[in-house]
Amino acid sequence: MQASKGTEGKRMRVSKALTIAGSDSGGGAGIQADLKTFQELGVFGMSALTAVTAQNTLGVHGVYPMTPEAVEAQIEAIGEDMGTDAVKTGMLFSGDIIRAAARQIERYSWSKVVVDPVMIAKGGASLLQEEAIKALKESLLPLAMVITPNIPEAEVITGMEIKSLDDRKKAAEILCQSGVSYAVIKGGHAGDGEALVDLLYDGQEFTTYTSRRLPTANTHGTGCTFAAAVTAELAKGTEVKQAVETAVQFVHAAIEADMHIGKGYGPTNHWAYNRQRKEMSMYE
Ligand code: PXL
Repeated sequence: MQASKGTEGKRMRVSKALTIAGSDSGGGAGIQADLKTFQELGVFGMSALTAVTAQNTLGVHGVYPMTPEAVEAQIEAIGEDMGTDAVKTGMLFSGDIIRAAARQIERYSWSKVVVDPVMIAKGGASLLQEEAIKALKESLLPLAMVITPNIPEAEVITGMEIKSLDDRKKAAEILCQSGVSYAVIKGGHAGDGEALVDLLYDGQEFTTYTSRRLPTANTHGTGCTFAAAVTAELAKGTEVKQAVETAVQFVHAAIEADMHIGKGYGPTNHWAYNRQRKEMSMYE
């Protein structure tokens, strides 16, 4: 029996995405979340590690950064051989690592670049040194297609206080003036009550995505997962507005089907989006 009948001689069409980020030993955030998300959205995932965290759902117990040379060498290995359709950056830790990543992104002219400006873990551990904010703004943001801060991260980058949706719109405008093409300011940290509103600005118009706020503490890694879903969709050729819509739905499903793993802030369920869609397809 021939298992491959029908596909013989045909080459599978594959979209690729690279994550430049830290490792979360607990598996819920960082490159683990990114690679799981890429896989679920049908994209071949690759990674360049910036740091290893010793971490579980209770918190970050240690941070072990890579050298900037090691980060550059990993990206170069991918750039020289496989290439990528889209890139995501997550935890970058230091100004030197940011500049190293930016140099390589520029060298290979990668344009679909999603920057998730990770700063602080849920328990309060710092994942980005203070001196690195300047490097982020000067070296990385001009190369970014999409930036996906939460409200506290948007406040640090723009230097303005964000209390309302109007403030968020103003912050998104500032972000787009800094060289980014699209700014998504996520609503998870807003006190909006029942509704959760994510905001996209493309330099001209605003789009809002409203979902139901879910009552759970198991939201570890939602930021990484969101940006990874945007990256995967961009890698496949999806337009930004639709990529953000898919990311909103992917994260909502992942939180809704939380697995209660660990004793603290648990990870989300990266299978949930596809499982939900499969189930829905069985109904008329
Ligand atoms: O969610 C931000 C984040 C990113 N990257 C790594 C992390 C975390 C949060 O804990 O551990 C490696």
